[in-house]
Amino acid sequence: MTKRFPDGFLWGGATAANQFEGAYNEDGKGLSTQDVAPKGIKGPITEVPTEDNMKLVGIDFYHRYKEDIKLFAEMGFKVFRLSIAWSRIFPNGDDQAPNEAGLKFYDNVFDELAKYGIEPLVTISHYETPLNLSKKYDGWVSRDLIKFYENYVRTIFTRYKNKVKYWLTFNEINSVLHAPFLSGGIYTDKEKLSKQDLYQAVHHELVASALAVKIGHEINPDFQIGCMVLSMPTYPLTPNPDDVIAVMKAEHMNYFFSDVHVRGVYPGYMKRYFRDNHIEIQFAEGDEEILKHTVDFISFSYYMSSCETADPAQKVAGKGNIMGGVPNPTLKASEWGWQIDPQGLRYVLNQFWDRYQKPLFIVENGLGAVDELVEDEDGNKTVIDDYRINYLNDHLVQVWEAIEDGVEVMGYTSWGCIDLVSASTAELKKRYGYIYVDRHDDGTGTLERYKKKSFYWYKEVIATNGESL
Ligand code: BGP
Repeated sequence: MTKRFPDGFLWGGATAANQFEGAYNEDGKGLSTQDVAPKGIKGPITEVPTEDNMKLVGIDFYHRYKEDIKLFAEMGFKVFRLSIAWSRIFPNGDDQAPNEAGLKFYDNVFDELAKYGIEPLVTISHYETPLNLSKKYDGWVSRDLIKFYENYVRTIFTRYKNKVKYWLTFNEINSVLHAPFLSGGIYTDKEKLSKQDLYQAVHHELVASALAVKIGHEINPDFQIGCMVLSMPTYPLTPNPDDVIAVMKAEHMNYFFSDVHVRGVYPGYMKRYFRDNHIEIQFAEGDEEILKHTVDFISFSYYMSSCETADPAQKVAGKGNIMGGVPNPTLKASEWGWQIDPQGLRYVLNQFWDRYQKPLFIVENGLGAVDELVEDEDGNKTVIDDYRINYLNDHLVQVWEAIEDGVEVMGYTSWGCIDLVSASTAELKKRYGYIYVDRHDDGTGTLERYKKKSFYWYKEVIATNGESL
């Protein structure tokens, strides 16, 4: 059967400021939490930025955006996902006035995208918080963050109201439960952080997200504003009903975030969880009203699925997937242990659609792998990345299956369309791109860009609107 995607399907790629811009202290940018996290999610943080932090230079998109956008245009991108570095706009987060040079940089990027007819899809907060807000307020644990975020979103919504239509409020908002510092700017050590403070921080982010929807629609009613969640479908390890209930509970922890964003109220299962765990969420006056400003669409990342079980003996600590869970014995994993499950993407699309009947946007998916730069027969440097092509092709076929199932899918932006620094490990050797960047974890490399085999594969997919899959 011909694989036809809907007309106007938004094909493209995704990035995040701290993983590719570099220029960490240029043109008035303040420090962000990422600038002191040289080892990624699990590693220790440093007092000041250190040279081993690959993110300080990234892949130098800050100075090379024109060249990179030209390459995206050559692939035929309809949309490009990027994030704004909050600390470029408000260097300390609590400043009165924004930094004009930071605002100007994104003007330039959006203008360059417009030249090629590429729609920007902007993540307002992607795994970075101005360091000052983290240290002084303990990040989102403090209610004050809502007003600083509000100030920031008002500034960027107003400035870019005619340049950007698609917005995401927080990257993988549910990841704060696992990575409180990088996801939520929470400076308190994860081991010492109470559940009370953690879920209060979640509440503040949820209110801030809804507030962004409200303000955005006031500033430009045509804005399309979505939430962004990390999706990881969970399967029962066995047919034992205890395992099924364990899955239900694990999924609730993720659905909590999209349920509030789409339905505008806290779900009953979460109220029960709070009661059972003696957590009392402080709602300020007006919070309930603000939460009713629900999103226009739901976006999510998808890399892997996982299993769950009620049997403690089956829980293999440290194995399987990044968010915990139990490895699925039927699936293979990537070199970083992320289990590869293309059908899980069809499943999760159907799950979201059945639950919400709201448009869905896959804003991250891809394979992190070690690439080898070689010469083709014409002497051009390239990467023969059939493993990546196979991974992406298999997943996109499942997106098409979901569309056939009746799911409304707005678009697909594969993660790290140009090689960039990994979020979890802070390495450059874990590559996702269609474009190879000559930069290595020891800091060497020319920063030259080279087209991989997958570059031409994706170009064809976009040109045929999926028929070549
Ligand atoms: C998501 C993040 C991204 C990203 C991606 C791949 O969780 O939103 O920022 O990097 O995962 O993960 P990694 O870079 O660790 O391979």
